[in-house]
Amino acid sequence: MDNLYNYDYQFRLIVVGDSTVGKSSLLRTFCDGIFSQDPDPTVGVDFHVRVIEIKPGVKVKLQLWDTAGQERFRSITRAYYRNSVGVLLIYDTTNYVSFTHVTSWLNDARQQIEPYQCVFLLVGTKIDRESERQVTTEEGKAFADFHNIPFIETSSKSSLYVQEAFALIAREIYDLLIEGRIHVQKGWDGVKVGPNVTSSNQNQSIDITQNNQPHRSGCCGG
Ligand SMILES: Nc1nc2c(ncn2[C@@H]2O[C@H](COP(=O)(O)OP(=O)(O)OP(=O)(O)O)[C@@H](O)[C@H]2O)c(=O)[nH]1
Ligand SMILES: [Mg+2]
Repeated sequence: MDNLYNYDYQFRLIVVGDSTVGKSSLLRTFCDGIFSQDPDPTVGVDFHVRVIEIKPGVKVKLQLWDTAGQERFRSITRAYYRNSVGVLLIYDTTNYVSFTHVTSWLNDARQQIEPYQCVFLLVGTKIDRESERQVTTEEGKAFADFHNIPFIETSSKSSLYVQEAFALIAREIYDLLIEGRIHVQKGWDGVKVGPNVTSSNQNQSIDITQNNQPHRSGCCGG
C-alpha cells in the first residue's frame, strides 16, 4: 500500500467532463482498483488520494477532486479549479456529444485557474466498448494537438491506460516544476512540497529551480 506520508510533492488535480463520461470510475479504478457497472452520479465534489512514483525516487501525492458533471452542480465545482495544478478533461469515446463539450470544459477551467499555471490532459474513456465508439482516436488526438495538450484513451473497466493517464499528467507537472515554469506559491494549493523535501521549506513560496534539484532528507529510496 502507498505510504501517504512518504512523498516529495503534492499535486492537486481536478477531473471534469459531462455527466456519465466515467470520471468517478476512472478515479476508483486508479485509487481502489474497483470498477462498478452502476455507480451513483457524483453529488458536488468527491475526493481521492494516491501516492505514485513518477520517476525513480520521486514520489508524488495526487490529491484528486472528482466533480459532478451535472449542470446543477457547476457553481460548486467551479470553486475547485483555482487550487488545481492539473485538469483531466474527460469525454466518453462512445458519446460524441460529450466530446463536443470538451471545449467548454477547457475554457471554463482556463478562466477559473488564471493567473495560475496548470496542465491539461485530454482523456477519452470506455475504449473497451469499441463497437459503440463514436469519437475516433484521430479526432481526439487532433483536438489535443490543436490545444497543445497531451491525450490518452482509457478503459476503467479493463484498467487499460488508467495508471498511464495519471502518470502522464503528474510527470508533465513535475517537469514544469523542475524547469521553473510552475512554482510552489503561498496561498495556492496546486503544488505543495512534501515531507521528503526539507520540512523548513514547506508551505513557503520557494523557487525550487534555484538548485535545480530539491534537497532530499535522505529517507526516501532512490
Ligand atoms: N464499459 C465501460 N463503462 C464505463 C467505463 N467508465 C465508466 N463506465 C460506466 O459509465 C457510467 C457512468 O460512470 P461514472 O464514473 O459514474 O460517470 P461520471 O463521469 O462520474 O458521472 P457524474 O458523476 O454524473 O458526473 C457507469 O455506468 C459506469 O459503469 C469504462 O471504462 N467502460
Ligand atoms: Mg461521478
